Amino acid sequence: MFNLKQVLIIVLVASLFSCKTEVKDEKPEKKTLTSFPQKLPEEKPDMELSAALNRLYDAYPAPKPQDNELFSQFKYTELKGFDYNNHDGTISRRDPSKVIFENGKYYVWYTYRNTPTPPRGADKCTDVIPSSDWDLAEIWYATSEDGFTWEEQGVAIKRPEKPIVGWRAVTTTDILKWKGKYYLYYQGFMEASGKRGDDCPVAVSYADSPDGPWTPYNKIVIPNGPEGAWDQFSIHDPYPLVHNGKIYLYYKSDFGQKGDWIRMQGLATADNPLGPFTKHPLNPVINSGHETSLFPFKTGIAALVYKDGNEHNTVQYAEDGVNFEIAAISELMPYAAAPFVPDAFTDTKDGRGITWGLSHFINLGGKGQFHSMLARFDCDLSRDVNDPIMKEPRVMYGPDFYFKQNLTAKQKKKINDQTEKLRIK
Ligand code: AAL
Repeated sequence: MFNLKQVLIIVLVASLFSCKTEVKDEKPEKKTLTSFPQKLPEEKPDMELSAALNRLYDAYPAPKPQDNELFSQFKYTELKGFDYNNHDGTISRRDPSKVIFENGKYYVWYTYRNTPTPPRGADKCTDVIPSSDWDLAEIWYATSEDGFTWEEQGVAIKRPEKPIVGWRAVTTTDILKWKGKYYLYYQGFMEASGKRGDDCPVAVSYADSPDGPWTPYNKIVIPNGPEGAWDQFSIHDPYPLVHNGKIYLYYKSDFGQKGDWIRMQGLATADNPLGPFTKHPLNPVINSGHETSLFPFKTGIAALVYKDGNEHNTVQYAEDGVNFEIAAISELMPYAAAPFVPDAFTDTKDGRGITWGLSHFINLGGKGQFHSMLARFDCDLSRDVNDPIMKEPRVMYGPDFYFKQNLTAKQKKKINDQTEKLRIK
């Protein structure tokens, strides 16, 4: 039988055990936060939050841009290797394709115009005088060992004979690699741009090597939309990726009226590069932007949205490649951004993101010398890189940059009139 001492020990141990289990089970008391904490919580705090704070945790991949994998600044480098005829407007290079790496070097395709005169508008254009910067253009390509110095290789896609799609101009191309073959999609103009609008469907050519020769399919693969539809007149910036075992080809359309074009982006999918392509019933899938620039990211698709619309200067993400939401807000985004996307065609479920690409600057040259040039952009929208410089949210512009955004004389007069009104009161 137990003696008193043993009984006391047993009781003591038992009580210790019971309060330990009591302590163990008891979750740390959730301190209800009365005010938003000094230290920014990584996770959404369990407290009533304003719309802005709910959005901070619901809409963005991380509450700080520095930790947001889809936020980046953009840095620019002038390219070596391209001559622009003293920028007199007769030579223009623009709307580059995605960059690919084959045969130990980088390849890029772009719209190339070399005309006796700069663009002269739809009313003054002829068979040799262009209406716009991309009218009478061909698709040329260049290669590079380092992505900074490029060697122009020459024409890839020529303008076909009239009336074949693209006889007036072949422009704004992008590359797809599918089952070991290469496909270039491009805008195929059958009238001078600017007549009614910038109207064209999309055509395609294919090759066994990025150096060609390219065989034109000579049929429209992405047709214009039906009467009254947003993409009735223009199918622009065809941009193929491989996703969910299919070709996901994003494109832009201009709609509305001249002088106030609305730009949005749509999606068409196919199991075969030569089609048929099925346009997504929810099109448009991106409500802003201009040229198309997208890349696989994690299990979904991310998009650079710039230039036009309420959501310009955003990076967006769609798990399903269809329903895009804003994931970051940035600035000085590259126009016609054509990134190097190593996993563009691998049907990845683990998109790694991008760090650089080519883009263009338009509206160059003096009066009546309109032309464009290619440039390089770098960024950190990659899950394999963490470049704090690129993750710094502020772009520091000097006063000159701001003062260059100056008021017109008409704006100044309106302001002075308003001041005058104050005096009269
Ligand atoms: C670009 C692109 C398309 C348009 C024109 C040339 O920014 O959207 O290619 O047709 O402008």
